[in-house]
Amino acid sequence: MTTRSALRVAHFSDLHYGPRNLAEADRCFGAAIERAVDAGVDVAVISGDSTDHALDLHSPSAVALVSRVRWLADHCPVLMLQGTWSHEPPGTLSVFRELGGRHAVHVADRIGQVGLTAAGEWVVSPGWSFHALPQGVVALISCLPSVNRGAVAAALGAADAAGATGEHVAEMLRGLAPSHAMARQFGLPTLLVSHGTVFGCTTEHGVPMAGFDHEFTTGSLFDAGAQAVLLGHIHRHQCWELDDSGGRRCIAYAGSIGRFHHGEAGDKGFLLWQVGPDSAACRMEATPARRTVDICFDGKPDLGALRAVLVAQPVEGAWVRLRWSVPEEERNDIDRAAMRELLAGAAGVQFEGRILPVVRVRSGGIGQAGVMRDKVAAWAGVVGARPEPLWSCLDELAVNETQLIVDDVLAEPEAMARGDTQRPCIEVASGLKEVELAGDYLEFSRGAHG
Ligand SMILES: [Mn+2]
Repeated sequence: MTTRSALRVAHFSDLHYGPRNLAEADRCFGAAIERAVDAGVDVAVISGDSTDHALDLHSPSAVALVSRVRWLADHCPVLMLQGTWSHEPPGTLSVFRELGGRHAVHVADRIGQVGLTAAGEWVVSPGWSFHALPQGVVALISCLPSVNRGAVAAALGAADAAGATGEHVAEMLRGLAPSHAMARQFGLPTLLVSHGTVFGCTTEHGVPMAGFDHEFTTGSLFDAGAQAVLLGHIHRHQCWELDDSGGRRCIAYAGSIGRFHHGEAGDKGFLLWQVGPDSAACRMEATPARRTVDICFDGKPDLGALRAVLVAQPVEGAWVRLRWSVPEEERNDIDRAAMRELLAGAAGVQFEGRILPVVRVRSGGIGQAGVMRDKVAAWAGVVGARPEPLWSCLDELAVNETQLIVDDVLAEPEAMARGDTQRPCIEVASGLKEVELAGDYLEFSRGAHG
């Protein structure tokens, strides 16, 4: 490792290696490592979710991930943090301790601190933190793996676990502050690496995370007193900065290395950090993540409209999601083959058709009723409605055209506004024209008149 005033760190996160993501994860992680090696970084951090779920050792995903991390370790020391336990079951990362390579891989699967030596080796704290700074280290890194909610629930009781997690994490982070202050006094860069949700962050789908069971707030993270906070878990890059007596400090999510789902906004990539004893800055380096395109139809997909969309927004090489929603009776009218033909240039096509269900309400005895009036009475009896207003509506339907009834309703907006009980009944009754009677069932399409 070369001596510099600031530590240069490549920060990768949320690789999610697994059969479903392998091509995307490996293309993007490969490009990112190449870029990091070119930039000559001093150390590499992977802040959790290296795998998408438990992987068998013989799976192509496991082999690809191991060989990428080995490539990285041949260039610089590597720190791998334990991510979400469902993505990385306990023990998943242990194999990387045995990886070899020119530099060591430190696997952080418990709370602890590591010092990085000038020779690029890891010195690991015996407990959750160092009592005194070890000799010869050039950087101090605190590691807080993904909080195991199951363990918190076992210790505190399930009822208190959700809300108490943030408080315990905040207390633990404050406990790290003295060691970070001490390291800064010796002129060392200080880093905190963790995996979890910051209150108020935004997900890759644009959803603000504002629940009360999140692990972090920006305040609790800054209180740890580290210059740089390298986070994983949220798949969208974002950062928070603070200038105070400790200089410039920064918290950042690297975001996922690739685009693993439809509808994810923003660039994908990794972060190049420069961390000094009183400065921290990061820069996003984009990876060749796949391009996704969403096309939505409110109703049956119209091929003419689809052609126009594709002229306005070509989808060559992109991953397309085409969505529609149709009533049940039109479910077989969708020409998927024709749409596939129009989308032939796309790298992948995903159809998502939503069927608006026909709701069937059993109305016992309705099948035996002879005339409409009795059927309505049977139905009203089942749903607890008064049949009389409906009968008068039926009478009106029998003698008047629908349009006349509608005109009549529209002519009395004030009566509608007053909530005149008669009028909604007319709407219900005219709806009955669309009702099919099948045995004891009344069938109607929700939203058919919407
Ligand atoms: Mn993740």
